[in-house]
Amino acid sequence: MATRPKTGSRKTAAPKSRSTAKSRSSASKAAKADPAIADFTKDEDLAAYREMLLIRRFEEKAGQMYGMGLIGGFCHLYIGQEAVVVGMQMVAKEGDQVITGYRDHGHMLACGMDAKGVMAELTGRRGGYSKGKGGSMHMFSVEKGFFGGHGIVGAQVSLGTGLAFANRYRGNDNVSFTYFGDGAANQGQVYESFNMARLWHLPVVYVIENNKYGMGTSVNRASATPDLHHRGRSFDIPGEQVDGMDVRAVKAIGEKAATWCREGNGPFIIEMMTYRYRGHSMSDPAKYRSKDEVQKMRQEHDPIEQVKARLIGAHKIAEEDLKAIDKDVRAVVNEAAEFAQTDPEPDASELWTDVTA
Ligand SMILES: Cc1ncc(C[n+]2csc(CCOP(=O)(O)OP(=O)(O)O)c2C)c(N)n1
Ligand SMILES: [Mg+2]
Repeated sequence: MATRPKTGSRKTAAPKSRSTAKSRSSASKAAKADPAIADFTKDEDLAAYREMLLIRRFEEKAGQMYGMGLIGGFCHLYIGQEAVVVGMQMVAKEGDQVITGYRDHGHMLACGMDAKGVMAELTGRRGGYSKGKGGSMHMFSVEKGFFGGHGIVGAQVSLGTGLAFANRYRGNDNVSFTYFGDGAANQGQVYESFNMARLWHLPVVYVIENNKYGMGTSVNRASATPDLHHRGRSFDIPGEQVDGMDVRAVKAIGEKAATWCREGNGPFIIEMMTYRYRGHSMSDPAKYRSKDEVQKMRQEHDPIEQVKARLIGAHKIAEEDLKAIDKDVRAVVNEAAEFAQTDPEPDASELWTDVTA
């Protein structure tokens, strides 16, 4: 198994030598030790509940505002998938990076970006993260370790691999958490990235959010091999599939994958089995699946309801206390929505600034 260079010891990006027969067995080694899914403490469940609820309420509000014509352009909601990014962020540390596609509002909030700045970007206002000129798919915060927000399916996989390369080059032990969808998993650059990441043992956790559907079809119809956690096999990259609707399972595998990468063994692939309740984007009537299927997921696997049940049952939290959390979260979202409607639009003089293409 290859080890990472010590801090500051690496002047060039030249990788460790190519895989040896010994290191080639890393996929099977990593796959063996299945982490037991530990119960959350009361504080962990409370934190996960609040964070997931913030994303849910934010997205519900964004959906409403889109319907009212206050948000233009593309808008892809993360409702149903909240446990994935919230569980993963529970294992992130200062200096780690997050990068994803266009279904990105949840990732930004989980990274600690301000709800006001995100909502104001959706409405194209000055106080938005891209000064109102980027919209839903194009927001960044280097300060919070969030590197976008990308509309080209799969593009973030190469960029996220590059972020991991930078970590390796700098000799730190940070990890790049690179998210992409089941549809994106069929893009060519994903595999070029896998090859380089494994060749150089880059600290990147590839998080495949398998919500069962791409833009207009299901993973089973579009993918020759739908077990996406096996997609790294040709490169000897370990991969595991977990229940992405259970925030505890997400955190457990996230811990294992991040440690694997921090210790110089990267990359690692996690296939999160998740589900989006809304259409692909606001204009998708979602005719490729039945209403019953959506209803069943909501009723039986909702990530927030699972935590709520534990808070009330195992942790003996009163329902009123949970209502108070919801009230707090709604206040944050309402304030963001208010700001997003009152903050001015960018000045006309901004038309040519920050334009690089
Ligand atoms: C290179 C490229 N091809 C096609 C598209 C159009 N497109 C946007 S999203 C999408 C589906 C992606 O599905 P998935 O990766 O499963 O992500 P999800 O929307 O389910 O989160 C497609 C084909 C695009 N934006 N970029
Ligand atoms: Mg998908």
